[in-house]
Amino acid sequence: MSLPIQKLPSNHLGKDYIVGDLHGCFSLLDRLMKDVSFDKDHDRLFSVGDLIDRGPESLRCLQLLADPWFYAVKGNHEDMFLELFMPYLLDNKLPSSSVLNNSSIMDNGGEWIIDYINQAQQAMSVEFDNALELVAKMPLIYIVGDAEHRFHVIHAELTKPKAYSIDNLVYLDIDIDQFFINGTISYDLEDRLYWSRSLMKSAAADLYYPKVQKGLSTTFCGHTIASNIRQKLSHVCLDTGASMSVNVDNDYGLVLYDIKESQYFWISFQKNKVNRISHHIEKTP
Ligand SMILES: [Mn+2]
Repeated sequence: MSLPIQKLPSNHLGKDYIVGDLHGCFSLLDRLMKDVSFDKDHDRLFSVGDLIDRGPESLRCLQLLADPWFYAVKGNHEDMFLELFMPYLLDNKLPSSSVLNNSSIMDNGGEWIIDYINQAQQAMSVEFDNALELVAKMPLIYIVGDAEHRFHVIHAELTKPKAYSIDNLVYLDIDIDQFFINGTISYDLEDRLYWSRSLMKSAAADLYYPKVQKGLSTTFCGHTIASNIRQKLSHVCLDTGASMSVNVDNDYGLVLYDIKESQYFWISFQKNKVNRISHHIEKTP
């Protein structure tokens, strides 16, 4: 099992990009990467997790995990996926059809999995097996760079279990450094890294949460859908609902954020054109 928190140095040779929740929308990412002329030798692409389910190309998104320039944290969808396939990963035990049908992932856009089951051989396809092993190694938090260049990548939120005031709502860099030294994070925090919506869920919260939390570096996240990027307590949420634009023309799409240039690129299935939008992230002075 790999470490839940991983540290990477700043990228001095190329650019760092962050992509929102992919949910199987590989072709949208592919378009955005071509549009920014992504340099696979020098640039890095970070993902806030939820690579799979709902959209048309879930396995293709998981195959990105094999690319040396791609860094993704586990989302709640990868967690549900691993929960279903852990007995298979450990003991080659395929989930029974009743286990499969009653699994939480099947209620959440996981039907694509069925295409990779080889009933005759009681196994999954080789490409599925390869992807599954990569998912099992995904971390929960990336810490990238130092000092003023530092940023984090997580799936949902760094909210604390019992937070009574705004001053004490989220974990800070010093807490995350301690988790890194310990090499573990609590089950409680893991759960909130997958599921928390305390900061991002309500529009009313905009009134109460400042954009920056002193002591917490910019923390890119996803999980809660809105048609635009939001920043609260140093969390920058990039989930703009890519998979919701598959069949319906709406305001949802996929965001690719370019840290160095403070801008993002956006595309949806229906509005088949890449938009480039300036977007400054506020930091602690
Ligand atoms: Mn999610």
